[in-house]
Amino acid sequence: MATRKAAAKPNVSADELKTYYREMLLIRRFEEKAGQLYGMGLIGGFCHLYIGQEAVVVGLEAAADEGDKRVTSYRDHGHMLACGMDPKGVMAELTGREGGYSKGKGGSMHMFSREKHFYGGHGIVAAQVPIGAGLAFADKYLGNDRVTFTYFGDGAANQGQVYETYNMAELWDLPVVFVIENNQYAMGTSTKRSTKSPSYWERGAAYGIEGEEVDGMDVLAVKAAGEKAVAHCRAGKGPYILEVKTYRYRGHSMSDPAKYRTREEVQKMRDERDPIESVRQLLLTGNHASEEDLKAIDKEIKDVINEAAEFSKESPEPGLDELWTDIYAKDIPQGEAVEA
Ligand SMILES: Cc1ncc(C[n+]2csc(CCOP(=O)(O)OP(=O)(O)O)c2C)c(N)n1
Ligand SMILES: [Mg+2]
Repeated sequence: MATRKAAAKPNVSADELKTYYREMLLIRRFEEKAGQLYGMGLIGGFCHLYIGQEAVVVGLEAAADEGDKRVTSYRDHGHMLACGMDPKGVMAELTGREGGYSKGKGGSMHMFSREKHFYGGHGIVAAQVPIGAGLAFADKYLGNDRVTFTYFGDGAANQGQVYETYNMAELWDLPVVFVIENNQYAMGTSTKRSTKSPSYWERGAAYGIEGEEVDGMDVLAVKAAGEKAVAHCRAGKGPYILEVKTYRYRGHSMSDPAKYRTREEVQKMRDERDPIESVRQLLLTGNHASEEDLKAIDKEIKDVINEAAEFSKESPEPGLDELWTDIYAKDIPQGEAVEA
């Protein structure tokens, strides 16, 4: 039933390593810029940064194929960028502008892209978990071989609806990868204070779901585990659970007093486990890239982010008439199978 050890690291080419480096750096620099714009008052409301967790989405997207779906919580900017959504559209949504993915009406937690099969962005803890199973149900019903990645946190993992979903997903062999992003905290509550279970993935055994724990600071380990999970789902064997051990460097949201952990704890993670730095070291020590090559990548990313920030300031605020649009769904399919 349950498998304990994460898959061995795969061989990886220099080009692949550079791609992961670039993709993780894009998320980090985007989030740093979002933090700055928030500080300047250009972003309002809730804003949850993903800094430190980049290897999770980049590794899993490397295991995904065209047409696979993803759904996540409010800590969602990294997921959007990793699946190829435009940084300009994401940043402009954060600043509440017309050029944003929800025309400036959704903000940080409420963005979607049908084109990239990204189904949000959900502010209610664990609400996306049954939605993820529903997306997978649709694919099973349509008879295609797509897989849905359903991301949620360690805090969400204690919610009842997760286990109702597990039961149905296994019963119906739904092609869904449940990704528990265990970053050790749910707001200010450490996992040690919220559960006595030694691990979250093992809870799947109660429903007959296989899974494993993965080092979420290692993009190659995440990719390898993701490939295994995806192969399981595509083979029609039902859901799979990945508990990805990760860490967020910033506060829960922009208004976090951070009294629940020490600065030293955060610094130690940054110094010893940083997912971007470790790929950087692999590139340098393996002679796959020189310091100059990496500087050029850094510059390229910086330009993309600056351009996104400029766009997010220049794009106008939505007009008042937008108050009355996008409220009700149009063209609801009536009883026939449609391509989702
Ligand atoms: C149903 C519900 N309860 C409480 C909250 C308030 N809340 C927002 S985030 C959060 C913590 C969730 O932590 P976790 O699932 O570990 O995700 P992380 O923030 O670490 O990514 C809580 C309690 C909420 N949004 N929804
Ligand atoms: Mg958490």
